[in-house]
Amino acid sequence: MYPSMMKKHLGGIAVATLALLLLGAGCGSSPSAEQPRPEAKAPEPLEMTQPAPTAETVPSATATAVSIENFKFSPSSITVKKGTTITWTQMDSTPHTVTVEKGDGPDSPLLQKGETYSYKFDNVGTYAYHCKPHPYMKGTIVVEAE
Ligand SMILES: [Cu+2]
Repeated sequence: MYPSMMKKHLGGIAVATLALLLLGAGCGSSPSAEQPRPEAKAPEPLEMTQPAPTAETVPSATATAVSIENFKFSPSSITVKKGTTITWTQMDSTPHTVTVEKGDGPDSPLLQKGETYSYKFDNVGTYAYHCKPHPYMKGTIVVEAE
């Protein structure tokens, strides 16, 4: 054997070993590999708030509102089905009434501001009404068969 060949061979091994060491060192010192992933530990997003359950809606055929405001019934005339309850809400600082013109029908006491009066219309017909203190305030409820 020639010493020169042996020397060359050993040199090759040394280079390969050095390369492996460098590679290993490179991997071990990589800072990014050690970093925790905050996004993986993030708490679950809060559940979307559920939409509020829709309140039981009263069918418009059985409940209707009339407001009393600025010396007027509003709406001044409405047509409803038999069995409908109408509620008047008095908004004026001046008291008003809901008084049927004649026969059976709504006949409220003096309603102060914020008070309400309800009347259920069980009979078909046209109910003209007014306000006692202010007879020019007029309204009409037309009750139809179901
Ligand atoms: Cu009035």
